[in-house]
Amino acid sequence: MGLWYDETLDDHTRLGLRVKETLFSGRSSYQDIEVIDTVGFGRVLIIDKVFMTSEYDEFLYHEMLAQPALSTAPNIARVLVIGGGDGGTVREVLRHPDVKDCVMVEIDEMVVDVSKEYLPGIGTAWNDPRLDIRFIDGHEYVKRSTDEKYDVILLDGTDPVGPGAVLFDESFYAGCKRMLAPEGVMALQSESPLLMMDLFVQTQHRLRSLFSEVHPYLGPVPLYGTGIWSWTWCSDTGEPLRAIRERQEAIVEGSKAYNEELHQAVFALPNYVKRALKL
Ligand code: SPD
Repeated sequence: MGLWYDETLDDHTRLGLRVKETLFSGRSSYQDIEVIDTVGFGRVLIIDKVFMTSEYDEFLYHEMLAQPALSTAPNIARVLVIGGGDGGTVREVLRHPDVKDCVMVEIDEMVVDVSKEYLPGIGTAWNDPRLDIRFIDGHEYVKRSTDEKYDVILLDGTDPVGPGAVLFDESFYAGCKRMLAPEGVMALQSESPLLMMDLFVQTQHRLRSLFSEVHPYLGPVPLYGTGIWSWTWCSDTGEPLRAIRERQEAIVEGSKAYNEELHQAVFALPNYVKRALKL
């Protein structure tokens, strides 16, 4: 049978991956970090026993977190990424020639170091001169920041446990909104609309109390338990379906998942989600 690594999703469900070898196992000041090489998902980053990203399906997550926002925001010169220490989200941001500065705020330097060494195929933009990495707690960064404004903000946190829990607070979202340009767009990973339905709904309510346009969208990420994942597009102006064609054209060729049709399709919600959100 060989060795398996299981993520426990709840008290009656686990997701198991067959392991070829463990490449890294250590503890930072914040969390346990592991990288395993698996038979089916390639290399997998694990934080505090939770699967974070894999070589096999990371594009489904990172393209969908970044590209809908980057294709709709009127300006994308200044982008802020909070979390995302594996480098997949900033890679997606920096594919856009219109991005002039990308600030990435990550609490845990060891996640970046380990990802650079063991997941070089995910973080392919570490050496881009437009990237400015700041190792600070995202919540603190947002709380303290007074005059920085961003055209796009992307929240790429862990599940709401451990150091990433504060990235689901209403006060944190309010701080992000303060840092967003008036016509800016924020997008965030908003958890599973099946396995974590209560959290998904709570997050939507928190965002709706702050932004006039809050639109969840869904897609598959097989690594994340039940396979169905959500992200949320937020703004005070604009519409998520009104994408800028030239922006999309600039990146579609190099995207494994994202294209113009998918952009439209992911915002269509199944009935159980609409009903949960009273839409
Ligand atoms: N259940 C795991 C959710 C993790 C979401 N963020 C992953 C980070 C990938 N850059």
